[in-house]
Amino acid sequence: MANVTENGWEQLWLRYDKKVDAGNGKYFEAAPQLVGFDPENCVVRSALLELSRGVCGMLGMQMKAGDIAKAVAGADQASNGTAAAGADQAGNSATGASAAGEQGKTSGSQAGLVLKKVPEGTLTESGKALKAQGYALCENDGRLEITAADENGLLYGIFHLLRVISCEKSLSGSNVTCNPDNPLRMFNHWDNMDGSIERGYSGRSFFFENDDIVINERTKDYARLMASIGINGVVINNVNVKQAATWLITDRFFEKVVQLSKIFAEYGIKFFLSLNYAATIELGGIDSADPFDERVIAWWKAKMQECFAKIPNLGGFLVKADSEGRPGPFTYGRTQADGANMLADAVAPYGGIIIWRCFVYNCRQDWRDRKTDRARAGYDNFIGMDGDYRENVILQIKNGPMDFQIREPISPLLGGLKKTNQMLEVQVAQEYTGHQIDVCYLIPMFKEVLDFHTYCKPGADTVADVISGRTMGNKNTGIAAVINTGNDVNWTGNYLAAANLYGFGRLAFNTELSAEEILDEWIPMQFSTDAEVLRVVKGILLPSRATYEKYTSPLGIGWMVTPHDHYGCSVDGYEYDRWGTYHRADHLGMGVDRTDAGTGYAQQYNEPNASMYNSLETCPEELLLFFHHVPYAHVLKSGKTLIQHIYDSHFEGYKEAEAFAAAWDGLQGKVEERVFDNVKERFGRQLYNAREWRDQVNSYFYRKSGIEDEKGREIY
Ligand code: GCW
Repeated sequence: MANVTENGWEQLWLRYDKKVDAGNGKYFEAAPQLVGFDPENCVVRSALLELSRGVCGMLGMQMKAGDIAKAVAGADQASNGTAAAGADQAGNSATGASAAGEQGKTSGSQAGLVLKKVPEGTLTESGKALKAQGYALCENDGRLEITAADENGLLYGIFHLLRVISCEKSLSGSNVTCNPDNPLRMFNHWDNMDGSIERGYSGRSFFFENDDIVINERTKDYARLMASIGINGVVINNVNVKQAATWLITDRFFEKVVQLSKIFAEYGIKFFLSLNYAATIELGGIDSADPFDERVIAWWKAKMQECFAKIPNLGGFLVKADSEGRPGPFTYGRTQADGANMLADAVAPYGGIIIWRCFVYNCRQDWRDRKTDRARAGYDNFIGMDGDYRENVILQIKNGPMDFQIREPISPLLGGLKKTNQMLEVQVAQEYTGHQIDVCYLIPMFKEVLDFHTYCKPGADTVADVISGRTMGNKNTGIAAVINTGNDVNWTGNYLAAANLYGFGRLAFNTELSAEEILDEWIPMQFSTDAEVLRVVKGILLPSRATYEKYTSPLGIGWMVTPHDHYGCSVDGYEYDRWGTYHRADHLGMGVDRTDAGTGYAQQYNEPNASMYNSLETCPEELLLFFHHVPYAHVLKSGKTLIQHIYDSHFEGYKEAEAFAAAWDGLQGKVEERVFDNVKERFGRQLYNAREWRDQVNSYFYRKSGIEDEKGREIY
């Protein structure tokens, strides 16, 4: 399978190029048997076609639609002895599946592949109960069986099987049960209808252009990519809903919205839209968006009835309100819960959900006031209404209290809220982490977030516990990523940034996976099974987040980015702090006192986290400057002073980035030329960027502190 389709975009990890058989071909000589699944179901069809496409590309075996039809017919015959529809009758449909589709029975020990539907809760061969959207893959003596309780599970089981083949591993002896850890596993697109993407670094939107919706083969390939990593929800438009986007919930766009929603439905992906909270004003001609105004309530009820009637597969809406200029209930003296619940009541009759973002803060606050603290805002604005939200409201919470920095403490809302549905929001788009120019594999950061102990409930208190539903026993919960894709040929700008796209999906489905295990799948599937490629690419990606942190932002201080663009160094530049004071740097020291003697942010955590952060002695050193104002002469656990740590880490970070670039050069000829050239060119820019960060940060703090570098390096 050519990696770049004739249409001109990559297949990424679904490239299905020729692979070593590893004994897997034998499962596909006989036609697969479909038992219990309806072959006419659109997700089943997608699964069978994907199987056929993968086996054909990787093993060179023609599982033509007819074979699959035969399989389905065979299953019918096995189950009710009727003469099943001949393959040729059904062979020409999309999957060649017969019309019957009744409950079939697998015939004994026939070798080959069996795809079987079983009731949710069925105990699998590995002794686990099968959950919704989960699957089991089990191989005995040449008989490979995928069992699932629903069509999504079947689809994910097929993609699991194809991953094994793509990694040239043997399916023999397989015995796994994979239940998704998170009920909702979503991509959030900050795509604008003019075709631009807010914080997009991979070209333009492939959903929108010229204030209209774009639908083509690429849309379907995107749905395949999402389903292949277990994503089951997508929000197609920017949370900053402006101009034409407000009209996505009107006849002006319904026809294409429905087409788009159906494509995602074929891959088991629920469709969501970001909505404009002030739509009653812009669309309804009402002079209010007050959630208590009867006219507003009636308008949304009617609008949601229309949307759910017209858009099949509609899951609900994502809302950014009262934030960075967006309208919201605060405008009318109402609470965030008032706003969310009004919309929730409007979508409840259709099983809809409202995902309400907690990114609510005053971007015009005066940072010079030592007591005001943007980090406090999320918690202060939402904790008081814990338990006041409807069951079909989910609060979507960024991993940190600020804004997707290379390192932040975990939001105290996660696990702070005890009676409210919560979702985690992370950013795969590299807004503050290198714009997909600099390599920065984010999965290690996401693992830190998921493994963080919130102390909300003994034995089930990690962020992973909370968003999986294990802590509260709720089902409206999960994880979302602001995603990094665009219409670049390679979807993610830098080929290596696809590791974050793939890794987020795999981690959302299985939070136990390690950052390395994910790469052990992704590298062979996207690049090559060559051991040297695996070693070098892992050697670059695994440490790359720490490296990016070293040459940009010491000990959790964050920011120092160019205003508005957020790429490149500007120590005092962050646009919402016009005075360059958020780092509180002066001639004696730096960092923000967020203890109870300062802004009091540390007290927002459950104990013992609050006391841990509050104390200079126990505060984790990687967050020292986030929680404390520290003298430059402060001696760290490493024995270095703070200022020397800043100098050393910035020189180290740059050297590490240089080493990545040199390692990549060694792969010339081992990866496709366009891949090699793309990544090499970006390493060139990354090194320039890293050098700028190193020299600007070191010079700034040398001049601020007047303290010489112990190693006498050139710092001006
Ligand atoms: O990260 C910041 C970005 C904005 C973004 C906002 C948000 C979509 O700078 O571009 O707006 O947060 O998360 O809503």
